[in-house]
Parts: sequence; structure tokens; C-alpha cells
Amino acid sequence: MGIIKDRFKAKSDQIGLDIKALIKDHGNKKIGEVTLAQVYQGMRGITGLVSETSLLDAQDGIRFRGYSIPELQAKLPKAPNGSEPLPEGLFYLMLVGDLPSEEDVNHVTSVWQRRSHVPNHVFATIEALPVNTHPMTQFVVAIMALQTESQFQKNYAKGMNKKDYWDAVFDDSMDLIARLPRIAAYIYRRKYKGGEHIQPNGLLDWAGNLAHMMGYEDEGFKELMRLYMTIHADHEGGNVSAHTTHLVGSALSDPYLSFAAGMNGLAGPLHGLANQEVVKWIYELREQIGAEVPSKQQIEEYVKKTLSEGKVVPGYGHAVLRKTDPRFTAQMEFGKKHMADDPLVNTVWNIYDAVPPILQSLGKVKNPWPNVDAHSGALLVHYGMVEYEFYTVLFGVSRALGVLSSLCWDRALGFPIERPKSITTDLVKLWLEGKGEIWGD
Ligand code: NMX
Ligand code: MLT
Repeated sequence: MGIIKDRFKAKSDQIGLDIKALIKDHGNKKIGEVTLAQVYQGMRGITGLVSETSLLDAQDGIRFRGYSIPELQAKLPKAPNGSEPLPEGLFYLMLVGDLPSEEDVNHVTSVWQRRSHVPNHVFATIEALPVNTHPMTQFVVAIMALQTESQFQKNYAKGMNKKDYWDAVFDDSMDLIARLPRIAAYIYRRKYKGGEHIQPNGLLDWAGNLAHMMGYEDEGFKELMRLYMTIHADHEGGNVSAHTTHLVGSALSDPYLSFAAGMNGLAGPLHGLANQEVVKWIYELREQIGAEVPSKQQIEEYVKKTLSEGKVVPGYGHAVLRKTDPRFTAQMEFGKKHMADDPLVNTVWNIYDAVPPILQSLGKVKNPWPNVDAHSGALLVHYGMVEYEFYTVLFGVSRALGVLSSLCWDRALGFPIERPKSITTDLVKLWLEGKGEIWGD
């Protein structure tokens, strides 16, 4: 076994024993009550999942294994001369549960480099799609094509013992993460750069190599990719992409199938696609007023128009957060450091001034503050990546780190198939009349 796999195995064996003891000693403890409204309204606030890799606090935002984003920026190893964390380090932290040394991070980088080969049939499958196919569709199709490589699927067909599931999921996850930058860059170059592909550079880190293969050699862009891939990686277990990957994985669908399912969820405009929607929305505003930097009043009018047309303001609101997303703040800090005068970035900051009071005034929006997607596109545009339909693919490459490390934990801990109880409105009515029960076993 490799060093990381050994460490993961030792850690997950220990946590597995802890969980057995917890269930034995406290399994009957009640952790909450569920109201009918919660069942009808997106299960908001129902604690129903275990996800070891990160935890979201409504006020403070995300913590990865207890560390906030500024703490990660200080503590995780960096690229030579870089100041942003290497996502390899965050992956190690989420998977193993401990902060990595520089040597650990270099080890992850070299393992992923070794495993990064993408078979030709995956490129051929992408090429079979019309070039104008949305990049997220191309991304999911490519992941599905890559499923031919799943060790889990092959071993399961041969009758793998359930004790070994985690091992095959671990290897598939490492392979898949290693291959995603090549696939993402291929889709980008195919769709936007006339199919002129760029070969990987084996000397670069995972995110730096992604930037290189997309055709961005600016050190600032490479740093942005390292930050971007770190902050988008995980947002505890209940968000659509994480929950879907976990749910599909619980049927023992292999990591390729599970991750592709999660990516179909990320492609929704209320989830990861919001990053493209934000930039599209700002471009439409600019076009409407015929100016590059709209005034506060023009932004306010545009927000009201958006709402009056029955649309959401993209990049604002959250199902759990009740304050400005620290991922937004981290990107704002990056913007101040690298591009304080950029007109689009300044517009994002002006929108941050204008939107919250308007959303608050509606009286129904639970969180009027910006989320991660309100900022990410403007930073990419600054470096020339104007093709906003591609942005969610970058989110997806990063999200693989969180959801696949979680999937390794799911199998190592032997979590069962996920199957909550559902009810019908007829049954609810009967129950209210005292004629039926709505709870399962
Ligand atoms: N603009 C307009 N209305 C909003 C917004 C917004 N940004 N956010 C919430 N609302 C509305 C929401 O549509 C609902 O209206 P109605 O009762 O008429 O159906 C009402 O406010 C209550 O919703 P909440 O409970 O505040 O939000 P919920 O938890 O249901 O949804 C989001 C969370 C994130 C889906 C929602 O805030 C939203 O649609 N935001 C815009 C899209 C977006 O930025 N998504 C990205 C999220 C981050 N990510 O990467 O996944
Ligand atoms: C995420 O990063 O997954 C989003 O902020 C959505 C969520 O947490 O619900």
C-alpha cells in the first residue's frame, strides 16, 4: 500500500471503532425533531448525514477538518514562490484528517502525476458531441466514458469481499482526481481554442498544470487556480453535489458513476452553475446600460427588474449560511491584492453593496449575502477566461477533492445504502385525522 493509503486505513479503522461504540452506547439518543414543513421544504435543517471532511457553520462558514479558509491559507504548503495553498494539501487533510507536511503534499502531487493518463477513447467520446454542447455536459460524458477504468467495478464483478470496497474506491478516486485536469482542459481547448490542445507539464502541481493545459501561463492565474481549487472543494455533506455523490455511491455505484451523478447536480443554476449565471447577468446589465461600470443606482434598478421578472439574483443567498460566504471574502482579498482596479471585479464589489438591502426588504430571503459564486467569475475574466459557460467545470474539478475523499470514508466506514422514508400528502391528511402513521421503522 502507498503511504497515504496506509495512513487513511489506520485512521478510518480507528474512527470505525469509535462509531461502533457511539452507536452502541448512544444510538437511541434523539438529535432533533422533524416538522412537516421541513419535509415539504427541501429537508432544510434536518441533520441526516455524516460527512467527515468538512463542517459548515451558518455564521462562520466552512471549516475543513476544523480549519477555516484563512487558517488553511496560512498552514497548508504552497508552490515554490507561491502564497496560496496547494489543493493537494487540502485533499490530504480531508482524507487523512491531519495537516500535511510539504513532503506529503509533494507525494500527492507526484501520485496524481503518475495516475493522470486519460485513455484515447475518452477524448473520442468528447469529440462525438457537437462542439457547442455545454461544457458541463461534455465533462459528465467524459467522466462516464472514463468509467471503463474503474477498479471497483471490475473487482466487484469478480466477487470482491465487502472488506475491500474502500481499497478499490480509494484507487478509483485517486485515478479520477488525477485525470480531471486533463479532461477539463481538453474540453476548454476544444470548445474555445479551436482544438489546439496543450500537453501536460509533469513538473507542475495539480492546479498549476490545469492552468497550463488550459493555456494560462500567468503566475497570477496559477495562484488563482490553487486558491480556487482549494476553496470550492467541499461544503459539508448536504449540498447537492456532495449529497448526490454520497447517495449514488451508497448503492455501490463506483466512484466514476457516483461523481458523474454529483456533477449533474452541480450543473444546476441554483448550485454550481450560478457562477456562470453571475457573469452572464453582469454582462447583460452592462449591455443594457451601455457602460462598463454600472452605478449603484443602475445596479439597484437592475436587481429589482430581475426580481420582478420572477428570477433569482445569482450568487446571493444560501440554504445554510446566514452571513457573507468566507469563500467570497477569500476571493475579494485575492482581487484586492492582484487586481484592485479591475472594472468587473469592482462591479462585483458594488453589487455586494447594493444587493443585500434589497433582498432583505423582500422579507422572505433567509440569507441576503453573497455566496462563493458571486465572485469567482470576475477573477477568471481578469486573466482572460471570459468563456463563462466553462466556469462550473472548474468548480467540478475542485469539488472532486471533497466528494471523493468523502466517498473513501463512506466505504471505509461501511455506510449502508441510503434510503429515507417518503410520504404522500394523502397520508399526511389521514394522519392529521388520526387515521394513519407517517413514520417509518
Ligand atoms: N434572489 C431572489 N430570491 C431569492 C434568492 C436570491 N438570490 N435567494 C433566495 N430567494 C428566495 C427563494 O427563491 C425563496 O422564494 P420563494 O419562497 O418565492 O420560493 C425564498 O427567497 C426563500 O428562500 P431561502 O430559504 O432563503 O433559500 P433556499 O435555501 O430555498 O435556497 C439558494 C438557497 C442558494 C438556492 C437561493 O438562495 C438561490 O436561489 N440563490 C441564487 C442562486 C445561487 O446563487 N446559487 C448558488 C449557491 C451556492 N452554490 O454554489 O451552490
Ligand atoms: C456548495 O458549495 O456546495 C454550495 O455553497 C451549496 C451548499 O452548500 O448548499
